[in-house]
Amino acid sequence: MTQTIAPQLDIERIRADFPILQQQVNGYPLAYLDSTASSQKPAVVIEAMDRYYRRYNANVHRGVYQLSEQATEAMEQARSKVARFIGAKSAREIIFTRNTTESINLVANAWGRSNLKHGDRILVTEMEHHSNLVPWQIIADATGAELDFMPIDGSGRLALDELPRLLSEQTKLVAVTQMSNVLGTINPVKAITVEAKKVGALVLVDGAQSVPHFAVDVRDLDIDFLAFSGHKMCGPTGIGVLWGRKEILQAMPPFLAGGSMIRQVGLRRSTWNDLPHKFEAGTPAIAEAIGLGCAVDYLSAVGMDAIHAAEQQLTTYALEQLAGIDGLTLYGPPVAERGGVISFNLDDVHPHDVAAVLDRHGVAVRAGHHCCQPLMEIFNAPATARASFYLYTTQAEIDQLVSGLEKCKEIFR
Ligand code: 7TS
Repeated sequence: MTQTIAPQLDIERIRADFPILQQQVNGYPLAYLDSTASSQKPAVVIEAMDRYYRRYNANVHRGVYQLSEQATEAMEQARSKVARFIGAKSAREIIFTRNTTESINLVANAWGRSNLKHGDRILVTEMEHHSNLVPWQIIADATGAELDFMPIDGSGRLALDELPRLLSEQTKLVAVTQMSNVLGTINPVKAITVEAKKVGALVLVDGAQSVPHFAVDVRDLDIDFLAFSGHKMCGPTGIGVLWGRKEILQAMPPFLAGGSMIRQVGLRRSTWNDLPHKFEAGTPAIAEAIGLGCAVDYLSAVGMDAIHAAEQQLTTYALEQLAGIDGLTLYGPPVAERGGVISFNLDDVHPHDVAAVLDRHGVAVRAGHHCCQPLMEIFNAPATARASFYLYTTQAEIDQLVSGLEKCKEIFR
């Protein structure tokens, strides 16, 4: 039975949109609790991509023939949809990349190499995914800039009172995740941005976990860059987004070079195309962009506020149920400050064993360091198991998780 505690969402109807959810795993209904790693895709997204390949597959921005014009129009419509979805001023500010990781690497290389110098500082947090940490380490090494770290407290909240001490005239960029993929913590990006602007620093937000789960408006947040991935928001893999303020993107040199990103090429020198093409070298992920546009339509029709509210209710329920399991350690802040991601450990059972037993009960969770090794070190846990929720998650799936964990305790007692 797929009952829900979230009256905002017609969960039966939503689940019917996701073909993959209608299956059994190891004799149990699939309880897919790993949307933080990658979300499932509604049929409309799969069909939109299928339609492109069957009916109007052609390269974009070059052919004057009908198929190419159709493909170009579909891809540019997708760009406009994404722009509206995050409140961007213009679709030209939407750069299609492969994923969040590539979006952040684009900024680190194109903006970082031309704006950072010896003595400059980049402020990140201790809870960043490796993709919002390692690119800054590399760019700091290359430019002589240095990294500072916003610490977190025992329940996984950023220590905001440390901000004034950490920010100075030397701080050129603050790079922060809007929601932790391990702790679920939702960070107060707006308040951080207010402080960053006082010292003239730019703000890059890792929206990999926020954009899929609640309404994010780049103008309301007053940030400078936003990075996110299509595959975590009901879209396909292979497509991600970098949003940046137009003036900043215009002043940045290109990242990748080759076809499409040029205006004029000579044997020794070239000039660059307008935004967004300056940052989209080579043939783009056309079907994937179209799929992402369709995913944005899908999420908008359901409603981002309703999705967020439903996830909060599920998380409240899950935290209550999990708290009743003896020997279970839960990580992260109270529900009011978090999204639908719950990391845990069960006694001294290795999280990979926990995940393997859960899999036998049809429950898919991730175990490991979740690409956040510095964060795991702070919590003194080399790994955790992690359950995460999305718009198609039901209360019954959380019950299935809880009974799987009880089984796990029996096995490892
Ligand atoms: N930033 C955050 C906060 C993330 O959660 C992830 C992926 C990324 C960046 C990178 O996204 P990508 O699409 O470029 O790979 N997080 C996870 C995860 O928690 N489990 O698998 C991927």
